[in-house]
Amino acid sequence: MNNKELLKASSAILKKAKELGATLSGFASVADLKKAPSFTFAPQMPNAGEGIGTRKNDLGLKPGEAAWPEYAKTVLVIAVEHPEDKPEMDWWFGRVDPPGNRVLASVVRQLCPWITDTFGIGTFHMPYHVEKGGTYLKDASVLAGLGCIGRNNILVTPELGPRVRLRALTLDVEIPSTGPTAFDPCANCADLCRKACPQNSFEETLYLSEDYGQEILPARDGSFSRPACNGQMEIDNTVAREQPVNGFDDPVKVIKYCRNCELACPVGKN
Ligand code: B12
Ligand code: SF4
Ligand code: SF4
Repeated sequence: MNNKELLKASSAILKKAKELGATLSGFASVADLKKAPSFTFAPQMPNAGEGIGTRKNDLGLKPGEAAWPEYAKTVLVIAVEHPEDKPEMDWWFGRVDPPGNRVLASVVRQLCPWITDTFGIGTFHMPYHVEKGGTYLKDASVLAGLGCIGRNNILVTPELGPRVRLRALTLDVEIPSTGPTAFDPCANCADLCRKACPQNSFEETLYLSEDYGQEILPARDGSFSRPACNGQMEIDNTVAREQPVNGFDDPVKVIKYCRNCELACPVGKN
């Protein structure tokens, strides 16, 4: 495909993603992503590959290794809104994953064959879990111009703040990146996200640039404690109770994981 055809395909794909249910989407280069901070930090991170939601590592991938198909040149990142007034988008129902996650998976499942049929571009639906070959979705989103990593260590978008969930697919052609952007709402904020954390997960500096050989660290300044946050997830799991839920024959355990650091962020709340 020549440049003109690639740009035409790019805008048609973003339009189709929206039609299928994506709230935001954008392209990032696989070559750039392989050098992104999470990829260089993860191999050195204590507790990588442990904790809530981790799956069996049967591919033998080390932290920081993604199972990119060799032909993958571009990543398309999709974000779906998880608004505060629809908390159920984020809840687990027993072993059934959250409704918002199912929307994301459905968008990508439909988009992959559409891209191939329409433009002859090869696609690959990236798994969610990094230990199953997935990518670090926040870095991909920043490179694709969806927003920045806030002082809460998650993606903050201008439109919806951090209240989005992410998924990605790869394409076998080089589509120009749609990011990054200069957006940075944290400079003038009183750290509302950090103050809302029930586990004080941002209390101290755990990682220093000189020890890890990189300036960009978890929560920007190396203060995000994954074990502390994971501890809150364990509590959320323990306190969850079975209850009757529409669409389920029997009562089901409804797990509501902590979201304080995203719900406290004023960005995107009008
Ligand atoms: C693992 C994981 C967890 C686990 C960890 C336990 C375990 N199983 O290991 C824990 C419990 C910490 C967790 C918690 C949460 N998670 Co989580 N989690 C992930 C997962 C699967 C991988 C994250 C990872 O390993 N990152 C890599 C490590 C090395 O780094 P890191 O801590 O993220 O720090 C890096 C970034 O901050 C980056 N960075 C910082 N500044 C900058 C600047 C630039 C320019 C760039 C490019 C990068 C960058 O560099 C750092 C490394 O140096 C992702 C999904 C995915 N496939 O990406 C979701 C994901 C990050 N989680 C998500 C969410 C929402 C949460 C929670 C709010 C819980 C919830 N209710 O869902 C909390 C928030 C915690 C927080 N404040 O960070 C969302 C975030 C959405 C968003 N808006 O960004 C994701 C993307 C999943 C999704 N469904 O979309 N999570
Ligand atoms: S609450 Fe403030 S510091 Fe935290 S992510 Fe939002 S804008 Fe940034
Ligand atoms: S999800 Fe909850 S426990 Fe984890 S960092 Fe955010 S506010 Fe803290």
